[in-house]
Amino acid sequence: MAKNSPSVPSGEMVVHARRARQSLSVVLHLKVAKATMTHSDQVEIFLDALLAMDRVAAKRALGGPTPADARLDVVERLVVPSLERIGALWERGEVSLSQVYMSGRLCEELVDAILPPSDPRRVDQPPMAIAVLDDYHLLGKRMVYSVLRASGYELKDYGTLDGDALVSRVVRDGIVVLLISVLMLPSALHIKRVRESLDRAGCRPFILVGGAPFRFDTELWREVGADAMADTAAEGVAVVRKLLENLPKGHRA
Ligand code: B12
Repeated sequence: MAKNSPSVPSGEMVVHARRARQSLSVVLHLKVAKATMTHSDQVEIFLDALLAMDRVAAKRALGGPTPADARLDVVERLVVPSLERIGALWERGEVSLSQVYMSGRLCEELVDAILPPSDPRRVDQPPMAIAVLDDYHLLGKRMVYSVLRASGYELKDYGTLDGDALVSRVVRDGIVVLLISVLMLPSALHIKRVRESLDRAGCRPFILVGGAPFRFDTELWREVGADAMADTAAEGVAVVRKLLENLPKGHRA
């Protein structure tokens, strides 16, 4: 039988086989660890990376390449709860404002990189716009904008503006569906004035609102004169889709 025949392994082959077995066992071990990692473990790891301002670890915690249709889910499951936890820690004085700020910036960067691209198949729809009102918390608006575009909707992004600027742009652009994002209670209360000014201008867009104050107080959207609220970006798309299905033809662009 030849010296290095497969049935009689040489010393070198034995070492290779042992190394291969060891690395296979490491890979399997990692896979099992990943499979058994709970959702709260994942949030914990992402949260620690944010608070340590460790960009590389934060990116790794969000996972590798994700299929386009699952990316929003990753953001909703990891980014949103982690930032909420950071907000609560800040309220209790357990993290600094700079940590809140850097976590927000880091998330903006990571979320921008993974949100799904826009869908070229456009939907037949009336003019729509999204804005952040009197508030500099921009991440929620960015997610809603991106996920609507990924679902084939076209909408204007007004960025952050105050009530008067918002009203004049809505009137000028003949907006039929207006999405407003706010994260602070005083900003949420300003929506009431926006609605009143629009009424005075004879403009009655459908107003869909979202953001933390509406999740804390589930009746607030009615009090500020909105037509609907949604808890998440994905829910926002569902509300828009349903609204447009039921909209009389005359309202379409
Ligand atoms: C990151 C952060 C910041 C960052 C913002 C960075 C940035 N560029 O966005 C910085 C450091 C700048 C910041 C500043 C401040 N912040 Co701050 N911040 C946060 C924090 C921790 C996370 C916010 C966030 O980005 N969440 C992740 C995003 C994706 O979630 P989201 O916006 O809620 O969006 C989701 C849904 O709500 C929904 N959604 C959002 N908008 C819309 C709109 C529509 C139409 C739809 C359908 C859905 C929808 O979809 C999104 C995805 O599911 C929150 C804590 C919290 N509980 O929210 C505090 C928080 C919002 N901040 C707060 C405060 C007080 C401030 C400051 C006043 C602090 C200060 N003393 O200076 C300033 C004010 C800045 C300003 N004028 O706007 C308070 C607000 C309290 C209140 N009730 O009014 C919070 C709640 C913290 C707390 N617990 O006290 N903040």
